[in-house]
Amino acid sequence: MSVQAMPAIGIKEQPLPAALTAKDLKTIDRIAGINIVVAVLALSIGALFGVFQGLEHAKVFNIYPFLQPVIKTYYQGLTLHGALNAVVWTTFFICGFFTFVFPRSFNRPLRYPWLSWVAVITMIVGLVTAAVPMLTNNATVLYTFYPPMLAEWSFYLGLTLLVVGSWIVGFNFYFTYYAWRKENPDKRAPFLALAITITMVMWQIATLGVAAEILFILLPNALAPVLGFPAPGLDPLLSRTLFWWFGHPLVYFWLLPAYVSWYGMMPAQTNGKMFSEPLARLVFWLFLLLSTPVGFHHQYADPGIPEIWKFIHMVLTMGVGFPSLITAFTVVASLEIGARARGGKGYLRWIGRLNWGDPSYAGQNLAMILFIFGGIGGIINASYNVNMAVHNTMWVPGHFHLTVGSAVTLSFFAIAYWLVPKLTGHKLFTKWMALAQVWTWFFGMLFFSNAYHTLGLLFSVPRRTMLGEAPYYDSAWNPQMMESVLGLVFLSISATLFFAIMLFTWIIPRKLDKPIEMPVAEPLNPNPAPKWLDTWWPWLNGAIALVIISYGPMLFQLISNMTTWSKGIRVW
Ligand code: HAS
Ligand code: CU
Repeated sequence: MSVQAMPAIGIKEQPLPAALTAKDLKTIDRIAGINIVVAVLALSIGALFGVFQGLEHAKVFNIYPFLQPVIKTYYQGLTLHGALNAVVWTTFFICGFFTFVFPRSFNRPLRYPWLSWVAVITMIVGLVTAAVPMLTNNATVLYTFYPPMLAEWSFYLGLTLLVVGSWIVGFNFYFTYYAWRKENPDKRAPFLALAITITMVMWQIATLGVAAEILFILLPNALAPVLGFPAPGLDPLLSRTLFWWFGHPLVYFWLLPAYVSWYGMMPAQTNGKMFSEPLARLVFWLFLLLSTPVGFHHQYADPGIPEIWKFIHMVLTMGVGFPSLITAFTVVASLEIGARARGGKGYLRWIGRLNWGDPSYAGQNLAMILFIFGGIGGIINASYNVNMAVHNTMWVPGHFHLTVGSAVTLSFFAIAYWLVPKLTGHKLFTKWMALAQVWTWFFGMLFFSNAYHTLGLLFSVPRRTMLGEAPYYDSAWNPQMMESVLGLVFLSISATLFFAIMLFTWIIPRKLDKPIEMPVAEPLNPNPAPKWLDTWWPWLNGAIALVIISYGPMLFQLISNMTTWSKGIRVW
């Protein structure tokens, strides 16, 4: 039936969806490519500092005296490590990956392509603005920048611009989503586009906390002396509370892009199908609902917050573990469908038939396996009383190297193994190197994290500390320290391989054997998901309500009793 004939039978005429043209794709891919380049460059420096730290901890080699003219202290190196890896590598990779996938999922151009340019430029200006004080040792405040430590004002301004840039990425998605929805009132939003939009909205709610901390507390204190005013002073507890409003959902801003791939793409890389598309949507909605109202699980040891609030946040944290448990079962089911389609048999033997020969698939599957341990560690951290045994110990870096350092980073490596060939039009350099890269990362993180978890649990070895110089360094730690160095050896090889693969894929123009298609997993059940899993208002309102309930009273109390006796200090 022709489109013209439709009104005659009472169906409202719909404008045809604006399909993506080659020109649109070129713009999108260029922006995505710039993001990925910045991400990889940041990681190359950030990862190097990781190796320096690990070697220092284990008393193998302290490089810092030799870096003196450039890098003044261990803590400056630690700040660079945390900020470049956890903030810059992740944020740029995510924005690049999402910019690539989102318009393709809707099969329509971004509503305002220029806005994506504004976004990436703002992010890069922010990065440079924050990098200068970090590199000149004027912002050695670690990636959590806890007050009363106070960095130079440009550090906070740079971070603000970086976050604002990432917001703009999200705004462009919302405008595009809205335009699509107006044209398609009754269709379900495609899973990938929906999951990406939910992630960006969650990020927007999350960053309100840190925006308030920076704009009302840190920037005024850092700027006042520069402008010739007395600094207004600050309240560390209030600042930390605003930080962790942001700090926990930040980890889901890293994780959910990996979930986007695990749910919506990875099954297609092993002939699988999405076991349950509705359940995948539910998982993302639950993350929107529950990611933010849990921040006090980072502040169990902080005085001044009544236990009842810590308890409430603990219960909600157990709630936000739930969508990851659903993920563990449903994504594995999606993969199993693929393995069986590839001839896999038996209760477990099918695992061997997964697409292990493809580094892009294998990397993500290995990331998932490490996340089992990272996730269990998270639940342990979240248990109020057990947290007391591990808080501020090496256990915590053990935990986050399995999560952001493995589940997320290893997934991003693996995604890059189809995305970068797609963006450059060049064949991956090479499949075997990439396979070696993902396996060495897997074993590296396994040894490294196992060692750090044990050091924290058995010996309460403190985190965020220049251990090699500590007078209390105990030779009983040696076995685990050596295990961590073994991990570092694997990780160093792996990181070097990754940069080599990225560089050579980019610069060596080996023609692709066949064009690369973005992997998109089909749902097993073709019926559309129920409408309530495609409806924003209950989830969004619920998320806002939960934030107000879980933070409102405590913030009200903290702000009414605010004491600004503390001055920003420079401890480095
Ligand atoms: Fe965490 C501290 C609790 C997840 C990152 N976390 C941190 C810090 C970071 C971080 C960076 O409650 C340090 C912050 C700082 O500097 O102080 N975390 C949790 C909980 C979860 C959790 C409950 N964390 C993450 C993720 C991160 C991350 C994800 C980064 C991406 N975390 C905490 C707490 C602290 C903390 C406390 C404070 C500690 C302290 O005292 O300071 C949950 O989201 C975890 C749920 C996950 C699961 C696992 C599901 C498994 C899946 C894989 C399945 C794979 C299979 C294999 C079955 C329940 C989905 C298939 C294989 C085949 C072969 C087919
Ligand atoms: Cu957390």
